[in-house]
Amino acid sequence: MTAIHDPSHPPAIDGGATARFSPDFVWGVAASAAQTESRRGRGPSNWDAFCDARGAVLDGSTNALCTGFEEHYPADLALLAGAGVQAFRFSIAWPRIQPSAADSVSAAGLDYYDRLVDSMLAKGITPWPTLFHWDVPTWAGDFRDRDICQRLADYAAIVAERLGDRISQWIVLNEPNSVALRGYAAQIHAPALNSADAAYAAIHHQNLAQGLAFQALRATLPGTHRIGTTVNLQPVRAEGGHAENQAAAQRVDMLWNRAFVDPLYGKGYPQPVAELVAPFVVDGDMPVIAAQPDFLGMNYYSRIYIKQAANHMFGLAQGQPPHDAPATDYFHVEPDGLTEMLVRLHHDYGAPELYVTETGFAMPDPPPRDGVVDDAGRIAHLASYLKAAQAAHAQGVRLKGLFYWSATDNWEWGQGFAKRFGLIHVDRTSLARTPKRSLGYFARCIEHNAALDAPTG
Ligand code: IFM
Repeated sequence: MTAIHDPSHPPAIDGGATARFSPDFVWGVAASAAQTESRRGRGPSNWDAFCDARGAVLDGSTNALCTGFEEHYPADLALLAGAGVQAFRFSIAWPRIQPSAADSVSAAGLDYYDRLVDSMLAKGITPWPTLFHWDVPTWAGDFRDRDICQRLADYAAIVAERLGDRISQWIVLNEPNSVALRGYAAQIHAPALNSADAAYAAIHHQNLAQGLAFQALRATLPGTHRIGTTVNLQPVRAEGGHAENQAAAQRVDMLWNRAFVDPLYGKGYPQPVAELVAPFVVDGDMPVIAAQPDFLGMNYYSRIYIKQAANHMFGLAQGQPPHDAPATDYFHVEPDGLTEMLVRLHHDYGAPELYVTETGFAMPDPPPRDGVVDDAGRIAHLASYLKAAQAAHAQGVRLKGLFYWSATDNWEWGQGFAKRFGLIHVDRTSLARTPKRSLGYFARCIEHNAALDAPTG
């Protein structure tokens, strides 16, 4: 890591003693199988179908190779370990474990994750698997169908049986809200549907699948293992603060945030979501869904801005963020929204253990020069988000860790390869890895267990 440490910028710890995170704070990075692994050796998936449809992915790319992670992970892990990264949130590809049918369990698929986990452990990196980060094997159908719930839980048990001797923290789902609303209503994610009813089915069936998976994992793993799940949580604001948009903002807060977190903590669905999902709810579902996780993972990038729009689905449309909000290639930058959401979770759900399981920045990075990518803009944004996380911690939020998204540049779903989030650059032709300066900054924060100032100049 010496190449990306910059001795002209000694670390300055902002804010005295309170600027440090708790001593058991976990510093990690995150990634997913569907965005980094190739298609080789696995069965067909919903996302293969999505990106094989002409025009679905903005840059015309597909997920055929992604970052070639199965072959290149030793290089990635070496760079991460060199930076002192303590944990790697990766995902297991369901289509690699059960490629063609419920009984088609792939020994090669399980062996691959076995090797990956052992390699992490050998480098002192704790594996944090996510069991479902959006890739569904074609045979398993989709979340309009209740049958998928038990299928997902059975798959979770297969993975836990194989890896449970070396992994003691598990994440069940990644962002069921993104899946339901972007995939089943807005058509911009797999399975590219445009139906409010399909989205309501996907909300309830993902919640139920998650509850059944918690049961399966708790039955399979020792009681000391910790099982959580991850939602992409965003404070919602009315565009321009206008009164006529307030009701729309409240509705989105219920559909996007509370429809997933409330029932998980036994509060049931908020109204009016309860009425919308009612056709899919069967007696006995809600206690299963109320899994009371050992920790909650929150992915955070920015707030949502909403305006009412009578002719649109749900009667609302995406609004504009404030004009002065700085932007990345993909999202606007709102660190205070991170503090806001962490504090809200703390108050609304009984002070749970929280992890920021993703936060990160897609930036127009310059090409590598002299073995490093100079990404000063990403460092500045990351410093502001780390300080925002620190501010929540200082207010008593039980924030236990933070995972940067993403370890490497990768395939960003419908956006293709155009969005580069990584702390490590990936050359699109050779797949060679080059560290960015942000990895060095992250390394210094880890070393000091603190949100350090971004270097100036
Ligand atoms: O790349 C995605 C990830 O798969 C889920 N959370 C948001 C990231 C950035 O868009």
